[in-house]
Amino acid sequence: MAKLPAPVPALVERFGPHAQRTPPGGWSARGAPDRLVKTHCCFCGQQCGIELAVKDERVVGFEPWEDFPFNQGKLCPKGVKRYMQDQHPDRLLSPLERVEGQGFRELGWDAALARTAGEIQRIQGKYGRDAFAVLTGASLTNEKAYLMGKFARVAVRTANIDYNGRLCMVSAGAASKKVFGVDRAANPWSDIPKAEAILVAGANVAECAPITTDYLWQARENGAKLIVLDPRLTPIARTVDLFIPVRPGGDIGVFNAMLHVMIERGWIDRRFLAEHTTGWEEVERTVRRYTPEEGGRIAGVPPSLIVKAAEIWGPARTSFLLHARGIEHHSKGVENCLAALNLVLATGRIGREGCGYAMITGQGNGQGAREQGQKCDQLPGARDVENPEHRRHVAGVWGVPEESIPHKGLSAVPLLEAIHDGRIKGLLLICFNPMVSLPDQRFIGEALEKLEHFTAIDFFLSETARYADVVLPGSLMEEDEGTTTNVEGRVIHHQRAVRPPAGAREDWRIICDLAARLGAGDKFAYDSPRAIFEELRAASRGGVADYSGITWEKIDRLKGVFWPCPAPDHPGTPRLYEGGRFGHPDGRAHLQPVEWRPAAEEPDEEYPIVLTTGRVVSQYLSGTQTRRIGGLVDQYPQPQCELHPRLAAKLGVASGDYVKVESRRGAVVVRALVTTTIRPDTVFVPYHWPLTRAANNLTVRAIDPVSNIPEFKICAVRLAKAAPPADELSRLAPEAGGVR
Ligand SMILES: Nc1nc2c(c(=O)[nH]1)N[C@H]1C(S)=C(S)[C@@H](COP(=O)(O)OP(=O)(O)OC[C@H]3O[C@@H](n4cnc5c(=O)[nH]c(N)nc54)[C@H](O)[C@@H]3O)O[C@H]1N2
Ligand SMILES: Nc1nc2c(c(=O)[nH]1)N[C@H]1C(S)=C(S)[C@@H](COP(=O)(O)OP(=O)(O)OC[C@H]3O[C@@H](n4cnc5c(=O)[nH]c(N)nc54)[C@H](O)[C@@H]3O)O[C@H]1N2
Ligand code: SF4
Ligand SMILES: [Mo]
Repeated sequence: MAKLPAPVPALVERFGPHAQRTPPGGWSARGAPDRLVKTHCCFCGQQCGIELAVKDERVVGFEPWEDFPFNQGKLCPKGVKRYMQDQHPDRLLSPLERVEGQGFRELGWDAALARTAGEIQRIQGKYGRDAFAVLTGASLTNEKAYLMGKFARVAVRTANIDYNGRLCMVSAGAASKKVFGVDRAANPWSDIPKAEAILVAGANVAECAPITTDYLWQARENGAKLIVLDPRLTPIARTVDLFIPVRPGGDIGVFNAMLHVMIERGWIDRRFLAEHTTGWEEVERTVRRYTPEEGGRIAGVPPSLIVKAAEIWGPARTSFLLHARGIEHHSKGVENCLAALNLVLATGRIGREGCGYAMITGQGNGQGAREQGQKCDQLPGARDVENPEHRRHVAGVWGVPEESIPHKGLSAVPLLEAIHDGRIKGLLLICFNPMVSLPDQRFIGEALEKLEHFTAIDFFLSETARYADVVLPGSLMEEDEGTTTNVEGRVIHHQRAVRPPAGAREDWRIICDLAARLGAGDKFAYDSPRAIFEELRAASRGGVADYSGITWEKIDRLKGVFWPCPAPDHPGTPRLYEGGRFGHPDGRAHLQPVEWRPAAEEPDEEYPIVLTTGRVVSQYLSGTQTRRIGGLVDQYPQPQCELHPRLAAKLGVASGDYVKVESRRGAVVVRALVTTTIRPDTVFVPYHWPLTRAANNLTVRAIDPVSNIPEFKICAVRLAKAAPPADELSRLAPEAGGVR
């Protein structure tokens, strides 16, 4: 038998002499790896440090990277299994072309790129420049996000570029920009354990930001009081001091009424408000009406819980407010975030050690990819595409006339609507899987079928890529080099571990090649991602998200650099707003009064239950990657509908039975999970699955008017007990090669 590698001391200290780092079928079977590459997880915004084990130019396993400060070696179930996607038999290893009625056939790179470039030119020639759209993603590195924004504006010259972060954090971003003038977590995570009071609103921390759990637990060890606001008793909520089971969409009731109580009890820092903010008087006037009774009515919770929350939050000396998609995925997503921010500013507890605020970013580069100019209204450095000064700066870096940069285009949902109604005829899509992730799937499918040309770049044939005319095989994170910006605003360096498999190419090379075929080769003559980063630095110089003082060497030396970092000798900025100086020209934070309003589709007699959607720990986003990793599938093989025992009893449903969940848009049949951890008036279905199991068959195509985020967290449904769906029966039948 091959000899096992010796246990590593740090692990032995923690787990005893039996600690082994041998992955399943790992070193002992294959022999020790050739090298370990210090890099980061490809999945969520925590961007944990990890060492990938490479043998024979393949990623075969991992080791914890113990001295990376954010996660200190800790990883979640997805991080430890991510390496299994590298050699997955489904990896795309050749460009594909769809032949009507026959499916896909392989074609050469040259033909595939020529066809895509030719179709872009044909469609733009016939229908105008904006008739060709580009959709991108926030799992892309900063370099690729920057490249995509430039590619759309300089090579394709379309206004219509947007990205999947539009489905994600844009509500929080828009609120932060309004209030602070800056869109980034205000603090490094090291401030969390120093807070006396912590409020977590609409974030399933343990499953979706797993490493953050550790920071909350450290705070608790230090005596902090924790409050969680969620319609579900999530794992983290089980250990906190106060859990408020808010009705979906009711958060403004809680936030405003907490502020109401804090005003009554004198827990407002009026000096801070006078010296560092504007807008307080109107906020104070607005929340006068939001008594605990009124807040409780809106939120569907006892008023006493709101008073208790105010009693924890109000008098604390230090505090930290965290939120995620639970309050952001709403047609009032921006207002929800603004109301949360009022609680932070009213106490003046920001910009100091242990005092802060953060939206928990979601996608791997959820933070950075929203700053480099792939949003329809934005240029690099988080600049505004309609601001003449901003346009001039970026035009200068790109070496193009300012007038040639298109103005604001359509955001993701309206862009799909424009495809559906025929205004947009062609699409290039990278790193986005709308056939799982956008609301109202029937509509999205109809839209994609109407495209005259559609090219998709992915490493797997995603549900969306199946609609494409041309599919180009791109690269995984570990097959390329670049930077991302983690949940804290820390810019970090992803090292290349291996090369893309034969037949696939690095995403950036594909884009640069297409640009050249569109006649813009001189503007895309990069020899490496590092060259793209150097240009990104210049383009971001002087912007809000200023990366100009960051180099890859500096990142490696400091284990990450927080933006803004405006000069080579600048150390970076872990904590924003120190000394009460905010990002607006007047240096003040601008508070915004917020009134509660109902969701786009509230329950009624016909559809009496609220459906809310989200995630589970072992699956990631549209599931293209994690539904292909055996161990993760075993952990949560298919979507389940969480429902309360009282609702289950009414329906005559037990755990494991099938239920039909139906909205005005569509229906799914999934297994029931009867549990007391959810409100009786609400059900929850995770959204990581496609087709007949897609939660987004049910969701509503309503968006927030400011951020344009979809209302994933509320729609009206009805439920009934159902027979197992036909495809489920065939999947289970052994003669059909059923999975189990
Ligand atoms: N395992 C895993 N981790 C992930 C991801 C993943 O797919 N899988 N995705 C990453 C990404 S891109 C993102 S955006 C983040 C998302 O991270 P989270 O936002 O934490 O996750 P969600 O499950 O979308 O929703 C969070 C919580 O909001 C609650 N909620 C629903 N409606 C409301 C409401 O009206 N008010 C309040 N207060 N709460 C409500 C839900 O019950 C849920 O527990 O996770 C990231 N991490
Ligand atoms: N009902 C409901 N729907 C939701 C949500 C919800 O809570 N409820 N959450 C929303 C949120 S927060 C998000 S972020 C979206 C996410 O939704 P999507 O962005 O559509 O999901 P992803 O799975 O990230 O899709 C990315 C695709 O790009 C590929 N990919 C990943 N990395 C790379 C790369 O580096 N290069 C290339 N070429 N391809 C890559 C993957 O294989 C995958 O097919 O879903 C949203 N949809
Ligand atoms: S999925 Fe997120 S929490 Fe899990 S290992 Fe990767 S970066 Fe860390
Ligand atoms: Mo997200």
